[in-house]
Amino acid sequence: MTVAAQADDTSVRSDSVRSEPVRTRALIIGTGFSGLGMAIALQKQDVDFVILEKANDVGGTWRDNTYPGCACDIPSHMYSFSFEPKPDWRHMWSLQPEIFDYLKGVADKYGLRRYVRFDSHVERAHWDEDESAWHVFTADGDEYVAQFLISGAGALHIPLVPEFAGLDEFEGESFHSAQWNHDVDITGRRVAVIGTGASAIQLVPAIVDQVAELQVYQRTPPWVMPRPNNALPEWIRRVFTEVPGTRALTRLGIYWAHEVVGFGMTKQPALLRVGSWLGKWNIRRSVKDRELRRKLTPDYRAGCKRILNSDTYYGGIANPKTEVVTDRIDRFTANGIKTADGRERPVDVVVFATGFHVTDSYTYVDIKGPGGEDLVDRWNREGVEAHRGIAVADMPNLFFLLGPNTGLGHNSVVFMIEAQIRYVAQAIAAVDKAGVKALAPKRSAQDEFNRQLHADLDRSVWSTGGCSSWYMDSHGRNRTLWGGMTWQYWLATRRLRRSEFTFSGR
Ligand code: N01
Repeated sequence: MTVAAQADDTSVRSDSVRSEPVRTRALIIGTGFSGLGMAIALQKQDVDFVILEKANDVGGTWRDNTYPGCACDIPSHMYSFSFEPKPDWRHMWSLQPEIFDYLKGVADKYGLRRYVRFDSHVERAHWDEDESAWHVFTADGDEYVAQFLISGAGALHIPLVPEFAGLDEFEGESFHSAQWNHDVDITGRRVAVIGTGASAIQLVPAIVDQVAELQVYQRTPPWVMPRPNNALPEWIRRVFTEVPGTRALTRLGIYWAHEVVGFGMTKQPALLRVGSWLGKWNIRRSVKDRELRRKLTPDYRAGCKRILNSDTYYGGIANPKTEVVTDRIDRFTANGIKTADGRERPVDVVVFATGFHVTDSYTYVDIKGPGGEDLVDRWNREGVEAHRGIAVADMPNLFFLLGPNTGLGHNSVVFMIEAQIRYVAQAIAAVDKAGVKALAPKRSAQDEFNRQLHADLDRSVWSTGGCSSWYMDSHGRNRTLWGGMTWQYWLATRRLRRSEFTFSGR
């Protein structure tokens, strides 16, 4: 690899605005699993690249989310790179610090930090037809020019705080779960957690013993499956480390166990009844109060919203310090939260575990393709679609990792990311082999892919399960999840079909 694009000279950034754009062959956005994995693939392929990272360290989701109890809900032997196994994970479902350490370790092992421009928040990009290159601009005015633009930003990184009336009058502390304010001491305070999704069910049991009073504002109850997650004993970790094949077999077992759930979600939603039984049992064993049990029991099919896992959530909810509030939040006041029944509860600290801007996450970067076509306008008009969830018709050399409809409700997204990385690497190789400068999927190929995808999604539990979820856009179309088994996605992206692309720029 040539050194022209390496960020050695600027890995410690200067504050002065650069006058000359930085030129490279590939520009990667983000340093989570996607960005780091892509960088490793490009290194192997000897393609020059620069990585733009909005924060001051690598790690993506696992750097940002530091709330108490933060952990992964997919077992780590599966939620890690296939080419970079870690046999000695301390828990089956790892806690955030260990996953963050893992990603930092991967970045260091492959020497990736020197390619990263930290504190570089990408704001806009446009395609220059004469040059066959993307011009990319960061918030502080730096310009980058690259033949290929690869977003590894994902869709779960822009915190969503709902616009509650009176929020600006509230005099206590408040923050989003993904922006946990560690300077605020919650010990002995009255704390409100808004939301009962994946983040809330982890943080509620983690903080309940510390606070004086915990109000949990629940709009829709989640299905929560039992999950023991004690630290793995030393001998098991030694077996994974020392006995050949045990870790790989475990990974395989985890993969297929999760695929069975995926089969229920995508092909046979009726099978998910088993999930409802398990979820109800999980409530019954921790919650004795009948009225509280009723409040906590979902009325939609398990799997319609993300299935959650915890052995401790309902214990935290049943704690005498906890109150589950199901009345709608009417407004915030200077001292607390007022619900629709007219009752005001005083609060010292509010945690918004209210999720992320997902189906509108694309509106946060301004991308203009050939002829100045605005991708945000196109996706607003036509819905968010990409070819195989990665490349976009008539948008040359533009790739999304974990792009439209490639998230999962049942298995490890790292598996999807690796399939996409291989596909993007093949696309770059195909451009080089053809002796051209760019490629973009044909409209017809993209339309056909999405027609089949949405036919599958229409039969899935996400469409038929009787819930509303952040998987759906404002028109009720699932723009977030893959509609089949993950091995089907692997097959669909295993070989880039040149006939599905238009090549340009000699
Ligand atoms: O967010 P969510 P999250 N008034 O969107 C409620 C990943 N993740 O941060 O269900 C009142 O799931 C909303 O209510 P409702 C994972 O992919 C992974 O918890 O819309 N309540 C819901 O209860 C996950 O799925 C891990 O009715 C309001 C909650 O806020 C994704 O991140 C760990 C409201 C939002 O739940 C998001 O999870 C954590 C309002 N106006 C997160 N607006 C892993 O382990 C929203 N809510 C890998």
